[in-house]
Amino acid sequence: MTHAPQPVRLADYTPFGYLIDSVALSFTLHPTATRVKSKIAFRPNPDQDATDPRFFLHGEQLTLISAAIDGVPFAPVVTDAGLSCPVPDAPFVWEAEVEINPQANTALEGLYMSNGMYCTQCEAEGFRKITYYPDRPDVMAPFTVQIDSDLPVLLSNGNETAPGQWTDPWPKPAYLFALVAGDLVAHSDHFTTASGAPVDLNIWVRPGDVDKCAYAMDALKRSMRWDETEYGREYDLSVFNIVAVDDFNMGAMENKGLNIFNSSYILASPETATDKDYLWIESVVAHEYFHNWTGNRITCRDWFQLCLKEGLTVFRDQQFTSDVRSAPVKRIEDVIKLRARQFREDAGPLAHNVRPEQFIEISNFYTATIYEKGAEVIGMLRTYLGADLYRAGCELYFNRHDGQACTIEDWLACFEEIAAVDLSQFKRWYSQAGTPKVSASWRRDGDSLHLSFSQQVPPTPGQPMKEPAKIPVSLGLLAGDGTEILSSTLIDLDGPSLDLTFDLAALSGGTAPDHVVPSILRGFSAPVVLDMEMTAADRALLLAHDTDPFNRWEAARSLLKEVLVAEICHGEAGQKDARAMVWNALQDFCNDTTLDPAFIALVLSFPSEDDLTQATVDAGVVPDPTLIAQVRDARMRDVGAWLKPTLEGFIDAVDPDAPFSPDAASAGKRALRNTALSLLSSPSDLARAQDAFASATNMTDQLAALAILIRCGDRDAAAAFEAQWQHERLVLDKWFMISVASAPSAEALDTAGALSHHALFDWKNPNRFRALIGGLVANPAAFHDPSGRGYDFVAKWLIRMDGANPQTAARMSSAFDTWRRYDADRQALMQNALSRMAASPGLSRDLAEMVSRMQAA
Ligand code: B3K
Ligand code: ZN
Repeated sequence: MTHAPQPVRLADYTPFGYLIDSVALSFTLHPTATRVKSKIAFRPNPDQDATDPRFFLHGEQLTLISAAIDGVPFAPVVTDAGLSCPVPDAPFVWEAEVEINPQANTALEGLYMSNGMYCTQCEAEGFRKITYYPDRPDVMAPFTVQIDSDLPVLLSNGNETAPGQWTDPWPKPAYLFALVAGDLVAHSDHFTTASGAPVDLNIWVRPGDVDKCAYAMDALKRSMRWDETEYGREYDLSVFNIVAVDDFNMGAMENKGLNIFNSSYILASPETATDKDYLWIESVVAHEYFHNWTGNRITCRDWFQLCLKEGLTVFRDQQFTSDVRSAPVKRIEDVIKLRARQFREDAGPLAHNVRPEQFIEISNFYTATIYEKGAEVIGMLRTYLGADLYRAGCELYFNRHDGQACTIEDWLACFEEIAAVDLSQFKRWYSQAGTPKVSASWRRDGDSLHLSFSQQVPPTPGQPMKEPAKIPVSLGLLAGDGTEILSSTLIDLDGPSLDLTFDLAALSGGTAPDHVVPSILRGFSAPVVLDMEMTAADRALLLAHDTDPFNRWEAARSLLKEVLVAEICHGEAGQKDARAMVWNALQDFCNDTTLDPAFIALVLSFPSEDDLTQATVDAGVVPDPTLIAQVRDARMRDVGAWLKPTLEGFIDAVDPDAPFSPDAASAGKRALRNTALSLLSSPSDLARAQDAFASATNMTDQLAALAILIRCGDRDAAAAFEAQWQHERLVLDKWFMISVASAPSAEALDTAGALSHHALFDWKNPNRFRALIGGLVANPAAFHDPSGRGYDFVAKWLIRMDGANPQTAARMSSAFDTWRRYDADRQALMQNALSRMAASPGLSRDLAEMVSRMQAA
């Protein structure tokens, strides 16, 4: 008999009834019959009153060979979730031996095999598939590990005390446990901490990949130094190991002293990795390293507090990238991602709090809301307090809570104390889902400018009513000639509305300017939707003159969106002048030769089809994905024609013979060149892109040209690329993805079908699966094809993947979360796909929870 899984609730939290003094694990590795012996020293939690006194150990998919308490063997009763048994009311030693089958583990959670190597993934609840244990983050203990295997490289957490024997002195929760065994080689280096401690650094990979680790290693050393200077955090073991594996459910994992990475976030060479790959490698290496303090030394009390480590660590990796690359470019890229993923999530059936209050499967909550909105919340806290108090509050947090499992309350209390502030209203950011909408308007009255703000937090599933959020709004004022008369000023919008008056004469030192334009939400100072009517001429003024680079970009983005959405909603007629005005504003902007090429590339990049879809819905029109793609394509070509000499200049500015360097400045020039190439190309004008494809000397340029050629219907390039790169798995993933994501919609569905029969479509590999199935989802006109073929294809593959790897299937199922945006026919087709998933026999808890949340009205 099966029971519907019950949700776990934050309100039901109780500490575990026992503490653990030490854990000793010994592994005898075998592909189908690995033996795991555990010896765990428990003692009753002195805080017994508040705790759950039952002795329950989690355990799933384990074969129990033997169990003993204080050396006395016994046979506990086990269920498919774990075991419970009577224990002494005094310290005792638990011993058990279990057998597990790593080869059969296609879910890639617990101990599994990837290309003949053993590796683990325990967060959030995978350790229970390795042995019986209180698998919850608030149970922290020091571990020793012994690994027996013929394989040459045997790794676990901490420091190596003898071959295959590891001791981790730092108490940690089980989710940070890791083990790797394989035929691996290392790219090695050294680091000396600020206080002089030597650290061996190793990146372990398969033998053919060792020449692709240098960039990741450099990023690691820079991250270690940055955390010392910016947060005062030093590394705390004598070795730091990273392992790259090909089969991995997500990007990487911060296991103590033994980070395990998806190989796509480690391996890079100019020929095989794009500039985006380099950027990602740098930031993911930094992110996992930064977890050593924010996550590992101080962890989460329970999984509801996930944003305590994830939001904070994302914020820290964003700061790092800002510091080592361009801060404005980083901010713009982060906001593009936030809007695409988190705003979309917050606006649909999957909306949830930054700190959720219940879940069925925690794996479904590693979301853009926890990560990206969680990071925005930290950023707002820093904005309110200022850099110095923020740093002092972090210092207090690290000192006070080192070695503990904490809550959001513990974190906020440090800042309330340091800054003597009350953060109770700010805390609503953690407990109210939905993206707040800020409406702004202004009115001129003689020498005064009246600015009015109001806010509204929309209802979300389970939260019909909201309280006003505390919203930091950064604001400046520009005169009609482009002079800034008010530099960035922070406004605290903490009630339903706020009215401000500015004395323009005083601000301009005498005479009030005839015309004034406000620049609102500079730097995207809060994760809100800003609703503000502004003339195209005023937006063009901001694009030309704002001192805030984010709002310059935002002005261009709004101008593009407005003309495109007007055409999507009302047809082409009457839009010609509006378009000419926008194209001219872009041309004027490009004439400024002092600008960073990466920034120009962002200004010239068009809003995505998904963005335009949401904007169409916001304008009250039912979106037609095919039309949206057509309008976007046509207007990109218009801009190409209008700005032709300028764009050709951007292409010529890149010296084709210059040696490749992955630094931000060089990458920015390539980004601008390839943006220009994309705007200039069309099915009838492909010579430039064909030439760029044939002469490319690095993957950034080759892939950019390929995307253009596929979009314009030239399949020869795709075939040539496949022949060239069939033996490089990470490059082939790009080919699978782009072949479908960039193809014209009519072709994309056939291509996806054909590629699903390709000999190299190894669907159980999450990277390959995400490339092809995710590639179709990334092509809205194809995914939403009126025939429903796109939905069928994706649903069929999600159901198949769910049988092997529920986490990967569940994560990708969010492709269906926007069904409410569309017309009745598409809604019915999407719901039908969801129902088919819901009815599929043996559906996992992961996918079942996602589907039922998306189905709920
Ligand atoms: N903490 C891991 C994510 C684990 C996901 C488990 N389903 C990677 C990271 O955020 O750094
Ligand atoms: Zn993380």
